[in-house]
Amino acid sequence: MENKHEPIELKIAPGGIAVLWMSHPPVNTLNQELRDALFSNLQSLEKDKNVQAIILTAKNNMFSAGADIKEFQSGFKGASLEDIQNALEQSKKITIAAIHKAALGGGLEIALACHYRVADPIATFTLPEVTLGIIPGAGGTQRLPRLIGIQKALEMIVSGRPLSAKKGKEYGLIDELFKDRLIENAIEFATKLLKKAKSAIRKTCDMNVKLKNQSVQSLEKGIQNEVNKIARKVGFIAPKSCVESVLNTIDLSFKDGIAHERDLFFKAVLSAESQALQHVFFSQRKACKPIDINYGNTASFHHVGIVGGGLMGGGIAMTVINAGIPVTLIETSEEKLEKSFANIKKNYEISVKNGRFTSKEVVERLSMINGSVDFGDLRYCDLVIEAVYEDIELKKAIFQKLNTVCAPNTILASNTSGLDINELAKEVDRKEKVLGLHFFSPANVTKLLEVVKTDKTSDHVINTVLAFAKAIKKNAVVVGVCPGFVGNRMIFKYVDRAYELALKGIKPHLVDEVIQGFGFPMGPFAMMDLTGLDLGWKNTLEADDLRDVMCMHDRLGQKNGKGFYDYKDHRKGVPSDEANQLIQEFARIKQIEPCQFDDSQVQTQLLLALINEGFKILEEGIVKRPSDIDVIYVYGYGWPAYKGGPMYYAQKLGLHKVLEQLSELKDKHGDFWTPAPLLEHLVETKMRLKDWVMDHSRN
Ligand code: T1G
Repeated sequence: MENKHEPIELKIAPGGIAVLWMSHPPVNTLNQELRDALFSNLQSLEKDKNVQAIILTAKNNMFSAGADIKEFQSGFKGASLEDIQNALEQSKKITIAAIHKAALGGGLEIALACHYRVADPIATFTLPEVTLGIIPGAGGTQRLPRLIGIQKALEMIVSGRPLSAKKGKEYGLIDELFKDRLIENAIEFATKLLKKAKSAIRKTCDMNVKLKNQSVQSLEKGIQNEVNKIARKVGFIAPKSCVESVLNTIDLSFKDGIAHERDLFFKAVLSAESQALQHVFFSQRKACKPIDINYGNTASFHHVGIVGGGLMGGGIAMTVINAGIPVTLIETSEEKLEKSFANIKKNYEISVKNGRFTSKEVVERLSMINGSVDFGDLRYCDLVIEAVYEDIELKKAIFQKLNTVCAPNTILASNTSGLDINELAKEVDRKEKVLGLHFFSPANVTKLLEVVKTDKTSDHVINTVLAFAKAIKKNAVVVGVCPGFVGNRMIFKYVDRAYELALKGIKPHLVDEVIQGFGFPMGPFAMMDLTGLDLGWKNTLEADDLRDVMCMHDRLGQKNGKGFYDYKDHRKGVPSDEANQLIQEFARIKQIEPCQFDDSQVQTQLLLALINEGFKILEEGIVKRPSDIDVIYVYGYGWPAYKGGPMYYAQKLGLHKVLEQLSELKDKHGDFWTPAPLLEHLVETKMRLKDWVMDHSRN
């Protein structure tokens, strides 16, 4: 018997074992069409006397990415996940989920409602809802603890991190792992279960939660660090709601626990944080599909060259080899190469300690980097990334060299954080194959990659590099050329205002505290200390700004233990009397009068400095969408994702309010605060930013 009912495929194997394939490409999100089809198939199978067992599996490249997030806005209609779960869990036939590659969110939750679960050994299981500002809303907080215990369920649900197949088997989430022939093996597994004398039906909802002598207080305490990490300092409710709902399994019946979970879920879905996180989710996917590019074939990279093995070059090398692409790293001497390799090794050792990699994996990875002092060794590379220090003449000389040694097809990229890449392109013949790849320190960790398109970079090159970005797990945003590109150009304004606030008498640590209170992991002064105050510093005799003042007094930041803060143990800064005195003296020289600002005025000034520049960047066409700026700030600069990014924040605040605040600041504190013309235009014409983008992209 074969049923062509889309988007479900059904086959009945010998012995009355029904196999249901879900299919909703690319990632089998459980949208209404799929839910309805799945539910009606389950109902028919339940009635079919010949069917003894049901295997739920999926086509496409994973089991399921869970609920369709788009339906959070439009509302869920048709069969619910709960209907499907009840059909699976209460079925009189044995139900088995056969999971390949990944089961996330609602995808995992329907598998939890099956009587058994089998998977392939590379599969991962995730309840990532917390990353969307919600809690699992289809029984995840009630069934997972029943299967793997409260503590492990708390860890998974509060962190939103994936569980490996190996751990899934060890914890009792998965019954069997099958290396190959998942469906055939699942059928065999079902056949064995059917042969059991006693009914093999095993309902997760009927299982007892095992407490293992743990008190509720000790469980809460154990997860507190994770909750704080996710929630940072502010009132992000989702992690706390996850804890509340999981702990309900101790005192509430399954039915009451589910009802309570549903209430918490719907409250969270409507929260401002969740709306912002949904915006970030879709913006990140949109950002790597630029509006003004013709899509076409992409080439793939088999070997990448990196020129410069410093902090950035080394981090980029790690990122590339982590994706399985071999690297040739060029330095100017054997000693420098040795130093670079030692740093890379040291970083990997930290990853081994953290449990991210095994020692064996690190050995394998290190064998993929080949060091050389000869540019000629770059001749086989498909992509070369220059990552030397910020000196345009040096970079030009390197591009000239690359032009002669590299094959004509090789793409040449610069990791400059703001120099004019059009100038570098002039040094080579293959101008259409030159672009910027701006990684962010630490390059092997920070998710953002600004892909900088010059006047001449071809669409084919951009497409190829975007595919590469995906392979190396970076969130790419295509930007145009301007000093500092998008992220740094905005951050310059923000740091400038932070300096101004300090000169007007607000101590650096107080400025930092305000912005951390907003949700950034660190404030502008701590950030400057971490980056290194002497980065790009021109050693002049007269100071222009506070950065110069600090450098002239050998206060270079964390690297030498003193910057805007003093560092006793290298990482944690304490407010510095000397730095504060230098700031006061400089304010006196510059005749800057102290001013009183409360925390909200400090916050407004720093955020508006970013936002106003964002509008200018948008108007100049350096990025095409406001959401691209949000992605840059969330993934590269620590803007709290649950506040959606600077442009999203501005829209939520109301553009007229942003304009009003900027105009007020301009009246009181000068031209720095002149509102961006685009912002004025939008307010005057009562146009939404979204509509302006639509209009603009049509031109
Ligand atoms: N909803 C809607 N669209 C989704 C989606 C989802 N859950 N997951 C992916 N997409 C779209 C995505 O926008 C993109 O679209 C395309 O699929 C490919 O995605 C009740 C409430 C699964 C690991 O949070 O983490 O279940 O841009 O480019 O790199 O408790 O997508 O091509 O138009 O990211 O291979 C919980 C989110 C939902 C999973 C695949 N699930 N997705 O990564 O491809 S809430 C999630 C991901 C829930 C229940 C609750 C990743 C991925 P377009 P992609 P990828």
